[in-house]
Amino acid sequence: MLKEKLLKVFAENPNEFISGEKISQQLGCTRTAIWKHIDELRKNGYEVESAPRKGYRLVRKGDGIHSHEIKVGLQTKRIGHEISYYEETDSTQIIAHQLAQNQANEGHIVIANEQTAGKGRLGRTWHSRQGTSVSMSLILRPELPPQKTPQLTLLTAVAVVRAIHANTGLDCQIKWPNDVLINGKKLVGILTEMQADPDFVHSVIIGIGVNVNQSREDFDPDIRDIATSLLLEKNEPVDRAAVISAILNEFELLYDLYLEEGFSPIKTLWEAYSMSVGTNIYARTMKEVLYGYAVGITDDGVLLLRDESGETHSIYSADIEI
Ligand code: BT5
Repeated sequence: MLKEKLLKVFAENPNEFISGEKISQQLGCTRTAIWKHIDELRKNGYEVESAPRKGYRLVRKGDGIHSHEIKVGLQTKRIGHEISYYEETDSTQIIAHQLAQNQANEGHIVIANEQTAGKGRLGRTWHSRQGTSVSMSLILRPELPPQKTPQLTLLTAVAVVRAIHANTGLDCQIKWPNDVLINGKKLVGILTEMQADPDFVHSVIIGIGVNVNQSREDFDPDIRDIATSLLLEKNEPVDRAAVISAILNEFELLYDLYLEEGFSPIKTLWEAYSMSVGTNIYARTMKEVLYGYAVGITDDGVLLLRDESGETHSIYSADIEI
């Protein structure tokens, strides 16, 4: 809590010296406590300059994604206020499922600095290298019938695109249903899972993996040509904690809109960022490969594809090639 407040003071006074006295007044703690926390920040990679009579100045942030580092940029009312952080875990989805079963609140997130068995869809693997990516799972408890939950994948993709633009100025596109791409390469993967009865959703777990500071060599050879990172696109390192808080901020805005007004406004935004409607695509489903014109998505988030014979197919799950 004190660390979070201290980081907020630094964030509000960029590049300025702040006296120990002023910080201790703002935080309501002793100067010794401040000194101790600054020492800890330094150990976590922060560069903090201290000068007699002037106080402390934050020169460079560390690249941590601990709770206090995420909360500095968080502007939400409920999403992301409870954070479970892991230095290393198999998959944040697995932890989030356990927490959801144990009554975790809506908005609770699980974050890992490294995942050793990150999950994609349909049993596929998601690579998330130590210290370079964002791996998080968000627990939601919407009052929705199970068939509506794919809408939340689309909502999340919109939130991520908007957050990345706000944070880095980069423009991404969405490939139905769950990929966020830049210049045709995959930057973000989204995995939506749920705990539900046939007609009642207990919880939805939304997993978001973002490639942030990977170099080309950091990617495994099998994905090197299809994956990209914010570092590669922007040519400079990007603050992972800021990316996380930006995603959570955008997510809450859109989620509240969705709960109030339904999917329609989200659908309009999704279509504006989508690269997979209004064009010819291949859709590889579990049983066949379809080719045709992607007409749009339905209100349930189902992709409509009109094949060359004029027949329209409803696609619930597929990999898309354009
Ligand atoms: C996804 O699956 O894209 C969903 C990925 C969700 C990952 C998050 S991280 C936090 C949370 N915890 C988890 O364990 N998972 C979630 P899918 O559409 O099936 O895509 C998987 C495919 O993307 C793989 O088969 C690779 O081809 C490719 N891929 C794997 N890692 C990648 C990466 N880091 N960047 C780009 N592409 C990747």
